Amino acid sequence: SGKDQWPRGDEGVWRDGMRTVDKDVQAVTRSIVGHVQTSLARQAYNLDNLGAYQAAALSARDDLLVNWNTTQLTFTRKQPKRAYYLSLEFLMGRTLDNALLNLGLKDKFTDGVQKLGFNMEDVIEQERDAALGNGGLGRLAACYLDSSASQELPVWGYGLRYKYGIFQQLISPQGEQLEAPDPWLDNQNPWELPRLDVTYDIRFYGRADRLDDGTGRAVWHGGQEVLAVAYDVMIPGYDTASTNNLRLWESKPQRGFDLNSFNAGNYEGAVEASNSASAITSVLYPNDHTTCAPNRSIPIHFGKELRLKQQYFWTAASLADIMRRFKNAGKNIREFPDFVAIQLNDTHPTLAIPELMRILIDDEDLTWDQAWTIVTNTFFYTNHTVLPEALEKWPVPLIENVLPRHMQIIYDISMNGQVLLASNHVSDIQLTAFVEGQPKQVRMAHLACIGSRKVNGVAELHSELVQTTILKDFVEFEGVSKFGNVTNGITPRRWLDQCNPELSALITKTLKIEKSVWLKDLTKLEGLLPFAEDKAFRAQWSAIKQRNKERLAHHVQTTLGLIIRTDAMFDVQIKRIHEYKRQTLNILGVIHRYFALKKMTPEEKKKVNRRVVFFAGKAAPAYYIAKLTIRLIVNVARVINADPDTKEYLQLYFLPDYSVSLAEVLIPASDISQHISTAGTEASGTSNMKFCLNGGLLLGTVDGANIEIAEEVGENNVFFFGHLTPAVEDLRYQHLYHPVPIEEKCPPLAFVLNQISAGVFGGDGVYEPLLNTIRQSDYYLITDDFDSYIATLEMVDEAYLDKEEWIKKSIRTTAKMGKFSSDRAINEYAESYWNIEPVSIPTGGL
Ligand code: T68
Repeated sequence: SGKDQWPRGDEGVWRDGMRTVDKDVQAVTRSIVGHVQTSLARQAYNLDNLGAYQAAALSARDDLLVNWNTTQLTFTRKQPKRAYYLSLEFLMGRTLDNALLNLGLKDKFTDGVQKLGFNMEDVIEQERDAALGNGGLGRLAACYLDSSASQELPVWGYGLRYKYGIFQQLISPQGEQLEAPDPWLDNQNPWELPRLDVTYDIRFYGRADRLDDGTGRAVWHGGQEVLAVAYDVMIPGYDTASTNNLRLWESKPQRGFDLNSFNAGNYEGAVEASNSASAITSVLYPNDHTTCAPNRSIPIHFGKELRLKQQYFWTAASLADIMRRFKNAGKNIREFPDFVAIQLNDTHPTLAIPELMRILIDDEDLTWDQAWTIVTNTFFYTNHTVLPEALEKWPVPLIENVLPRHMQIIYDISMNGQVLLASNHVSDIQLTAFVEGQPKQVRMAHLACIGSRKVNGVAELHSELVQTTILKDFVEFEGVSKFGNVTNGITPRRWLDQCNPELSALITKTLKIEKSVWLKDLTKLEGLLPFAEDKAFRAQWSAIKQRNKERLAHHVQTTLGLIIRTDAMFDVQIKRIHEYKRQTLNILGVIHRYFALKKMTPEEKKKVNRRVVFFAGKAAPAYYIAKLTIRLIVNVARVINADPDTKEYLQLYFLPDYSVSLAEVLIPASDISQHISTAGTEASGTSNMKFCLNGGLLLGTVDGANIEIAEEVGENNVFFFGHLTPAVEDLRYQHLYHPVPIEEKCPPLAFVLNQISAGVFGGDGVYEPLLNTIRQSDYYLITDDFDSYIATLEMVDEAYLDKEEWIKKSIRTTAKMGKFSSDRAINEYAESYWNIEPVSIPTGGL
């Protein structure tokens, strides 16, 4: 009974004062006006769009708080097993629109805002993206939070509150990427709740002295202590009161500054400690995948002490918080895995494994074996890449210095693994020697694997590759049942209902079921299949695509001043710029097409399929080849778009500063999107799912989740090309030991490369290093896949010319995307990994 938790005083008075979420338009306008007047201290006569946004956001936040409070109180009372999603990145994007849709208040707010003299779309546009992530990994975390809340699962996220998110990308007059800081917190953030009273002291450096009492315990002391402060972000479920929490940590000095130094006149010394504490959460690292420079020998993180400090600061604060909550529930420490599951999003939070060992052994007095049993029943590890240069390794001397106690524990884990091995008569001692190399490094994927209950990849092919390549030895040692697959998913709330409202409305009308039903059971989309045969329906479907193209064109015109033609096929590749994703293949294909057009007679041109090609994406600031790729795209665009011979048939745009919000405009407008990684390199991809859900067709390689998308929608509705994964290794070997000159191997490609070298797109030789990656080792197999890529592009053109057939493919694609809802994915984690169950949340407060 929760009687003892009832409030002080008169319950009726409390109840009378409680806010509720269900409201009419008048309640909305009153609330907004109230916030303008009090929270913002502004008045109607001078309110701009930004002010209207802030007031509307504060009003929506009040509604979120009602549900958030009820949810957290329910969890505290019911004590269900909870899951915690540890991710160094949460790429949330904007919140207002999503919150209103999930709360079911979008229409009322749209009305209310209009009555106050504003336009809802303009108001929504005022919000800055929360861009605390690099790409797919961070956006996946955001989709999983949405699905957890929507499925009423007790899941909290834990991350860092970076003062600056992913850098803003600017393009210089020469076409170079420039980076500017992302001051996302500058206009206040209505979506976070500072919890200045929820803090932990986090230690770095110092000494770890083992006690010689035979317990294996140690005392870690001295060094630097930094304060972790909690900021909570409410995560509303769709069509439910269930509202979860994302807790982000900010680092602060324990004291403002050191008073002794200050009094002694050493002002710099006094603020230094405070600066170094604040530095920990100051900025998101912008290197996705590349812990190594592209020459594959210089690790970008090597000696990057601050990155290690971020990882420890975050895992230690999160574990302390989880432990405090667990203990408040009055359970025995041995029951920890019955109430707590912790998902490690990639290896970034792997230090949580030695940290929990440290807590259990040094603070809780457990034996090594007791502690290890708890640890290996608590953690779950998701791998997101098999690219060797992306696997995290930390130098032993660095860990020894920053985290002396953890280095001892890591050595002990390694040694215990070896003992186990010996007793299992496994001869290969390399296996658990995850401390290796010269200088010695800790392979974090191995540590994460050995310390976890289960390990999974993010698509069928990728999970297979995890088991046969990087963790092969562990499969042999620990058994295959430890390894699994959870194919990624995306939330259909943001990635269909929110970003493509017209299509969402058409689907609801056509399926004749409530929107809230199909948005939560996406397999219901199959009901659209018969309508592919309905001419009138097809006309509506394609009219919506057309309006989405116009919306994109309008957006580009207002933001960049460029005029885009909308009577063309829209061909989109948007993702981080990386050699393995092969934006180079795409731009070389565009150039090839350009020269083909130049050769055509006017008569021939009339039969050509008009194409507008879009690129967007950021390059890691230190990734020279990726930055050259951007420069090439921008300069090719200049030439092509200005050429009177071709510009009617081919246009090319590089849209700067790719973000979640830009994706929300691009994806619904796409006819075809490109997912063309070298086979075996893209773990899953998730934008492929977003495009297909919005009726865009897929042009791709047989890689990652492309394969499963094709399985669902049918091979005849996707455009596949290129070599398959098993061929890749051999082709690379051939490049090295039996190289064939490009002129011989692929003459059309040689021609394109030579045109670039000859300066047709300017640059004065700057592109040579990029071109040489292809002419020389061609690690990502551009020369091997170019011909089939071009042939497939031609098939795409041909298919698009048959408009009615194309629309049928588009409808069939959307109809078969049910599998890729993140609701399905999160339920797989909940059932097969975490063993947690939904908790239904009562509506209406206490
Ligand atoms: C992506 N990984 C995969 N990493 O590339 C993509 N890495 O195939 C997959 O769909 C997605 O994860 C979700 O599973 C990333 O996005 C990073 O962003 C990253 C960031 C820091 C360090 C390493």
